[in-house]
Amino acid sequence: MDKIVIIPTFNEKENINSILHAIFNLNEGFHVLVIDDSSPDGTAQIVKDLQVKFREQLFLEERKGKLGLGTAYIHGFKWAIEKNYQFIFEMDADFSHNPKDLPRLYDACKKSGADVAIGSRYTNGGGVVNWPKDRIALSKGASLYTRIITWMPVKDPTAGFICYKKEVLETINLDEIQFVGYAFQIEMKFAAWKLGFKIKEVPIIFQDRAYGVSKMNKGIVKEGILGVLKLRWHSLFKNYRKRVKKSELDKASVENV
Ligand SMILES: Nc1nc2c(ncn2[C@@H]2O[C@H](COP(=O)(O)OP(=O)(O)OP(=O)(O)O)[C@@H](O)[C@H]2O)c(=O)[nH]1
Ligand SMILES: [Mg+2]
Repeated sequence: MDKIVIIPTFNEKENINSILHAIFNLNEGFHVLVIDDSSPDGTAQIVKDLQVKFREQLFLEERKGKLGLGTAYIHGFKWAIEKNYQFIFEMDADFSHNPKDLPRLYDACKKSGADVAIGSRYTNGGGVVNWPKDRIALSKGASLYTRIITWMPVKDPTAGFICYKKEVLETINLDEIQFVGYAFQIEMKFAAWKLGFKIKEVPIIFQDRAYGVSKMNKGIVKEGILGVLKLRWHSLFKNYRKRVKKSELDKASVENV
């Protein structure tokens, strides 16, 4: 088991078929795990139909109700660790992340020594096309804010297009990751950085979704603003590293599953 892309979905019926085909048509050996939160539009059924065609490569986990992006990924990370995948990816279903960039993220971890490779909009060569001005301002503002408060040396801390080496996700105590929206993306990078893992930013061009609706909301922004302060607070006074690092005992029990 080498590489698996985790895609959380909520109402992505316009995108799911084409994004899965785009990944499998790369012919690079990527497997995909979709985590669907009982999308009312029937996204999960489309995945089930495709599982007949992609029997060995496509997996589906269904959860009851919309439980948020963060917990969907944590569910997927645990699943992928248990199945012994070596490189575990995060990607959106809506084509904001170009599947053609997956091999570059993989190479950054496999060949260039990164433990975490981030598909980055704000590093040299990266960018954003056709996003409304207010979304760009929000995203850039969030990046700047995060860097000022946490000092984390990552130019795109809210990015959701990532490759993790398995060891990173095994070392982080996933049960201690608190957030569900953008703050989840920030916290995962923060935890990896605090635990001493090597993070590399790979430039990508990010596109606004063409189909389907955004799940972005005010609650996610609020969680981001307060969440970053909370992370900083915990790292200053409450020994964040100790809390977020899985003990050797816990790790052994995961490996024995
Ligand atoms: N399983 C699950 N997936 C979710 C949930 N919320 C969002 N997603 C998925 O997570 C990915 C990112 O969500 P988006 O709505 O695209 O969020 P965004 O990229 O910040 O917003 P836009 O830029 O407007 O697209 C998509 O694949 C969504 O379907 C959720 O609660 N549960
Ligand atoms: Mg999106």
